[in-house]
Amino acid sequence: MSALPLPKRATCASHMQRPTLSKNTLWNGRPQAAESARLRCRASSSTPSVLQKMSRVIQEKGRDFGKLVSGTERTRAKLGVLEELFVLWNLEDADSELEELEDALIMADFGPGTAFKIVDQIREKVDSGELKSGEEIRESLKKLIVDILSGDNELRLSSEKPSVLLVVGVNGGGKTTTIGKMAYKFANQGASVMLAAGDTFRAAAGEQLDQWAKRSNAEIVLAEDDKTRPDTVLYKAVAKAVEKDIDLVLCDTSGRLHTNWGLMEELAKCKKSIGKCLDGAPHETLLVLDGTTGMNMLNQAKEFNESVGLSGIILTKLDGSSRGGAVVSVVDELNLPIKMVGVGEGVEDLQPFDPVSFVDALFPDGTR
Ligand SMILES: Nc1nc2c(ncn2[C@@H]2O[C@H](COP(=O)(O)OP(=O)(O)OP(=O)(O)O)[C@@H](O)[C@H]2O)c(=O)[nH]1
Ligand SMILES: [Mg+2]
Repeated sequence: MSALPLPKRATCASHMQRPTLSKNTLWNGRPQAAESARLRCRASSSTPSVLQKMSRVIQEKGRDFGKLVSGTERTRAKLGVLEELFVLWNLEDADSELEELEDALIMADFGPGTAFKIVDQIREKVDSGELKSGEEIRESLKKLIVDILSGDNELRLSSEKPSVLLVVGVNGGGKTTTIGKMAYKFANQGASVMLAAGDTFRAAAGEQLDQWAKRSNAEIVLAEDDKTRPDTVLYKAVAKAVEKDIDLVLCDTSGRLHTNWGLMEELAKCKKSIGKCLDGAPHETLLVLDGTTGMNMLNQAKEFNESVGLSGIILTKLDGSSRGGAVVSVVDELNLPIKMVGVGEGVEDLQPFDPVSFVDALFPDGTR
């Protein structure tokens, strides 16, 4: 790694101002939230970069409620039992009604911890007389879930070029496809994009990313041979992006089982190598979660967060029969915001995450 030249702008003044976070600070959810708030602050106090303007455009564009509705069908079917419970809500028998509510949430993959927390808050409001009818309880439930899911849902981009996003996750979750879609979206808005083929494990991975690069006219850095290490590829890509004044670097990585300690160590090295090349990078470390996975999502997120420190989640395959309830417990337990959702295999099938639309898709008004 030391043989690679340090890019000229890696130590520019604005990057130097960023405090170096200790391992513990970075990996703990709350200080990270404070850090992101500080970044938002910094972004608003300086002239917004082309990327920040674009990220706003991307946030505003392309919400497709229909796909969210079809993708969350499985969870909605499980939550369907609640509609009857709400219609027939009997205040006299609130304890057993609330138990039924808790069971239904657990069945819909919310996880016992999150289900218990939500129902406990509703119980308090029922006991105090604030909530009386099933309709009020339904609305309160929706609001509590929206509150859990609402956080720093926008992509955190640097006001200095380049912004670097590292994408991680288990095999087949949709990392490469999501990177391809992101490259397309940003390039379409006029940003220059560099793809880093950090999946040096799977033979065809570089080729797959190269195809996405061609679709969006993005540059790409590939491994030179089959001995090239992923951290070297990522370092080179960031260095080249700095040298060529590129707006955005999207770093792909190999899929890995969260239980494989050696591979998780390798991922930590990848992240470190990006930071060595450019102070403050990566600006986002995003975990791709396959929406059809169910409660195993939580274990994956815990392990990846512990090994590399995550800043957010991209939830994919929300067009299939996803088990969207599970992601609520991931957000709740790890304090990680969902930044984007994948709603198909096409180049346009990436949407910003909107908690209200997501919860409306789980509890559509028409079913009452
Ligand atoms: N339906 C649907 N399919 C998706 C979505 N995102 C990705 N896929 C598909 O999921 C499969 C795996 O996607 P990849 O992008 O190769 O996943 P990956 O995480 O890079 O996989 P590895 O590199 O092997 O770890 C492909 O067939 C994609 O087309 C999505 O949002 N919806
Ligand atoms: Mg891949």
